[in-house]
Amino acid sequence: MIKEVKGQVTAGKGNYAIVVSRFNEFITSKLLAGAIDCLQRNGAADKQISVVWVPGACEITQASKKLVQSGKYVAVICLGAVIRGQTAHYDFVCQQVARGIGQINYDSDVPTVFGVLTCDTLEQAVERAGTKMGNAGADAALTAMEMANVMEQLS
Ligand code: INI
Repeated sequence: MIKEVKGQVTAGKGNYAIVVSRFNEFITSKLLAGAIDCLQRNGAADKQISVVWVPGACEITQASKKLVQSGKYVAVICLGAVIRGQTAHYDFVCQQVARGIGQINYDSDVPTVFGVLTCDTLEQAVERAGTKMGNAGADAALTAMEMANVMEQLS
């Protein structure tokens, strides 16, 4: 018989932390609303959801690491928006946050989900924050629930 592990997309009883950056808040607030709505629609009560605001994408990793280490959360959802047009150091910001979140996942058993938009234009970001291309915050929440369930089954 084949043993198969497949995560269910349901909030379960665990707590979820959302780390969201204030930079480009016009976009990130929409990602946050999408993530919270998705968690709630899949059974999460308000008391299971914590939100931590940080200044920019570069600060997401540090707060996420602390939340992971607290042992209080079954998943951490990282939300931000890096938009190329606004900065010469776009690539450094993207690299820093992507590498940081990747490192947390490598070092711990708590799924830490990359819900950071990296876009060339503001229009692309708007498209991914609840319009044409869906809501990346909601997508990140779905991934968080599924991975929390997978990790529970694996432990
Ligand atoms: N932070 C973002 O979240 N998005 C951006 O587009 C961005 N740009 O364009 O610079 C950005 N920069 C700030 C950075 O994340 C840090 O907060 C800052 O460098 C202080 O460490």
